[in-house]
Amino acid sequence: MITIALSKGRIFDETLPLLKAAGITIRENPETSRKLILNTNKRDVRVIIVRASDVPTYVQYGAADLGVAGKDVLDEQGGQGLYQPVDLKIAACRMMVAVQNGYDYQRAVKQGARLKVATKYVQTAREHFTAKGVHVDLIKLYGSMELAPLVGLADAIVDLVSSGGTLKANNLKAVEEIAPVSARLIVNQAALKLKRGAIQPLLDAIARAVA
Ligand code: PRT
Ligand code: MG
Repeated sequence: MITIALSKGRIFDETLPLLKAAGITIRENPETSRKLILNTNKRDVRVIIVRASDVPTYVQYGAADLGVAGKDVLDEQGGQGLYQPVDLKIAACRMMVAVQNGYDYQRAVKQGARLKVATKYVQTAREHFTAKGVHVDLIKLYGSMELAPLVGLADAIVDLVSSGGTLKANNLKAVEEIAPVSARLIVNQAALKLKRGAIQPLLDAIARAVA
């Protein structure tokens, strides 16, 4: 049995065509079904539905053989013990620093001000600001980072931006790019060795579909 870990939403939607190119189709829709284990057209391939930030954990422990996870999640967690053979180039966005319109970020940085930064990506933010030599107080949030500067919780946020619509709707602006982000195929290293006959053709087919 090959188990593939996916998260609902954009990762699931954008992975479907890649799996299809590898001959795998999923019959159930996770948005309408409450099932967490989905069968595919192949008797020996199943898909499990987990939170986006839990995908690396399932693959690390071998509960899933492969999975699809954003580079944001992998960078934040370290991605130890995971083989990352393919950049799927899906769910693309950018990790950015953003502030409220009217806040002079460059000036605050130049003056050596101590910035309050709210984010779900504490590790990524810490590395970024340390490399820049900027002192920050990091405030961990689990969602809706965009609210933090508007109510005085933080001077800046570190979050993903794709269309820019969310920033715009909340009177915020992006001031710095930290990294481009896309989803990666991740594979459990032991599973790759033990089940190479089944997994390698799948990896090859997915890589061909991306190219
Ligand atoms: O929702 P949940 O808490 O379960 O987890 P999650 O938010 O991590 O999952 P999900 O499905 O929303 O995101 C999965 C992956 O998609 C992320 O790990 C990223 O790699 C990728 N991705 C790509 C994005 C975006 N684009 C994105 N725009 N993830 C989140 N966003 C959010 C962003 O945080 C912000 O709130 O969308 C908002 C900005 O979008 P724009 O279009 O208004 O700029
Ligand atoms: Mg989300």
